[in-house]
Amino acid sequence: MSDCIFCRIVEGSIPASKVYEDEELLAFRDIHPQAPLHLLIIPKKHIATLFDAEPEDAALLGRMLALAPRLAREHGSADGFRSIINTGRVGGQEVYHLHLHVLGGEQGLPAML
Ligand code: D5M
Repeated sequence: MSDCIFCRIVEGSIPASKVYEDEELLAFRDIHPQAPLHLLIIPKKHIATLFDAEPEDAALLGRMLALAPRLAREHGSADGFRSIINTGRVGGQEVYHLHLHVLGGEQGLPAML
């Protein structure tokens, strides 16, 4: 059994509040939401960080990005959302399985940058 928590969610050995699934991607609600809508989009394939993505993963990365606006719209954030990928120690990454945060909600999010 994998010791990667997101691989375990992909395998189904730990539960998640899934909102989307296909052959390559899974999306589920973040367990510690930082906004009214807080989803994580992950590749089913284990890629630890964005540093570890290979050129042949480009289409997969594109599919992750393309899924974000669709899920944001479907979950009440048609007026906008924020997407974040934390990478490595400096990026504050806690779970070392690539994931795209999708944050939204009715109200505007606080400015970040
Ligand atoms: O963010 C990692 C994110 O993963 C953080 O917002 C909590 C979330 N998380 C951790 N474990 C779970 C489970 N089991 N279900 C759902 N969400 C989870 P990072 O970008 O690595 O800092």
